[in-house]
Amino acid sequence: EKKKKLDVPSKPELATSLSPDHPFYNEVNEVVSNHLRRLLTEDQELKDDWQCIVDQGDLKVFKRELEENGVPLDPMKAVCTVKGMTGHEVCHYFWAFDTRMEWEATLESSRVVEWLSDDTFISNNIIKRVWPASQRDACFWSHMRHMNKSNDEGPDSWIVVNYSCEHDDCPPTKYVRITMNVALICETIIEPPSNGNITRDDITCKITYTADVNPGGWAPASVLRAVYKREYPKFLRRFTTFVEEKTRNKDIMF
Ligand code: 16C
Repeated sequence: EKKKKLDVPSKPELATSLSPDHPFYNEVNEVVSNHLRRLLTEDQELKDDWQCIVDQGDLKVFKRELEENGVPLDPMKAVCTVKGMTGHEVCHYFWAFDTRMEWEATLESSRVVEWLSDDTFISNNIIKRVWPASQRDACFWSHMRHMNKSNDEGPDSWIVVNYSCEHDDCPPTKYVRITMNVALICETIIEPPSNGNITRDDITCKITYTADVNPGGWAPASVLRAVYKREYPKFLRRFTTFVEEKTRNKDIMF
């Protein structure tokens, strides 16, 4: 049966506000495209070589064990389903710098290094120290984008990518510099209400989070793996609870 056409307020298609002349323009587009391509092969990947390390029903965390010269590089992937918020809202708060420290429990501090455009900025995150390893930091661009729909019936999707870069105002002098390629992809599913008036009860957001992190030098694999197993689900619970609290009594941001 064909679904009733929903009365979702229309919003302009958002392309990136980063100028094509910007030195980061090609890299940002390429990294975003790679994530979308990866997402399309996701089910296959999850079946093949991803190991489920946390299964809480609505929240699952997977990893692939990978080491290079003794440095653990385990790619992580998490899928999480939350009710009452849109993908645009979830991506907005994952990207927004001004509220990052309200949900980030693994950071000592964070600062903006440079704004590249309305949807892209570079920041420096100093990560809390994990005994017995040296303290780490990261320098990365954060970019948020609305995804073009492949068809009218498909879910509305948004993506945020945090990708390591170098910057003259952020030299890796004080801490061990980690590098990463992190993506948060959200799809909004709307259960059509009979009266056509969409409320938060009708909305579900499917989150796919992937993190490829290189700890940037020696780190004891067993400690790191234990920290990841504990911290990734904790981050997703804490972050989605934060978004729920932020959006609860606000108009829905489609
Ligand atoms: O994606 C997340 N946050 C973003 C915005 O800040 C951003 C950050 C990503 C970095 C995530 C990886 C950090 C790995 C650090 C490796 C440290 C090596 C130490 C050696 C240990 C033996 O994209 C959410 C990120 C959720 C992070 C979960 C795992 C982080 C472990 C960090 C360790 C700090 C633990 C502090 C315990 C209170």
